[in-house]
Amino acid sequence: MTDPFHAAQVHSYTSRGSYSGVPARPLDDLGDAGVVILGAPLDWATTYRAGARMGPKAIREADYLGFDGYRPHLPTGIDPLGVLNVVDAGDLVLPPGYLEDSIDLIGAAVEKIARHGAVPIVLGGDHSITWPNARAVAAVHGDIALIHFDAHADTGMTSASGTLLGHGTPMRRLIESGAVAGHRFVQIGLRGYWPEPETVAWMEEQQMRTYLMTEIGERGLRAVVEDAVAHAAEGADAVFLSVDIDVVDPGMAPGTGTPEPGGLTSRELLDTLRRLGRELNVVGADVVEVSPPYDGPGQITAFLANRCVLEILNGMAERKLV
Ligand SMILES: [Mn+2]
Repeated sequence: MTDPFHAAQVHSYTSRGSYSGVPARPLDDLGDAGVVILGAPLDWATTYRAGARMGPKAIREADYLGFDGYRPHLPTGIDPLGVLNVVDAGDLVLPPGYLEDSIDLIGAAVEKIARHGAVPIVLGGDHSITWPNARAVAAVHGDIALIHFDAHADTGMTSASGTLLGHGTPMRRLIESGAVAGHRFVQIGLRGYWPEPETVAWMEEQQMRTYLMTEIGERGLRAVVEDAVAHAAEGADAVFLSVDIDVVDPGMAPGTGTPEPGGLTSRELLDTLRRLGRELNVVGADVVEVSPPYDGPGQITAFLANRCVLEILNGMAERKLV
């Protein structure tokens, strides 16, 4: 049996222990896992500050509870790790600098998990990994909706240097390839000064549903999420959640590559993720752009990302038990 944490013997920035102490299982022996945590330690698609290759390790280690695979949720008493049979397949061995090879390795691993009948939850890594993640999940589940939390649309035609792959282009690749239809996209939390109007016009042509922070400020997050759930559930019976940690205000999540002031609070994001897990059929997710070298005191961004995963799992467990 392959050691699922063998990546740590290759690259020192990868994880050495499983998420919350859940059982470690290699990708070729997933057993009856219902959810598989997988690390994609990659930051060679960033355009500004790197560091997200250290994200999976920091997310797993940002946890003060027992390494026992048991996390009963205070509001419900439900232990999502047990209810969903969550296991951890460790981090992929991704060759630093080789973006196309890395993207292929991630896509193959995620597709393997989805074909096994489990839900992949990928710890990033920069946002370039959502292109192979969601593509692989769509290859197995067909017509999926994608709910995307981010300060940025990530719909660039190319990166600033002209390449198709990057952390600002994954949503464009998903739509252009036909993996996820434009009208199946719901984006929440966008703000700031990117992308430029031509790209925004392209997004409208694709019928992407986009909720800016300005709209969230005016209507309230609850009303916006209500719309998002209705839109995602309409037609598609499976949903992928992509959580860029920079959707949260950099005051609460400073450890990220491209911080944009004026985002959601930690509380808002956690409550929303749990709700989506409960109300929609989540078949895949990723939590990306955690860059530990830029994290604040006390590793606050890594602790938040750790809980983002748990809240998604909590919602999924509540849904399963209904
Ligand atoms: Mn992003």
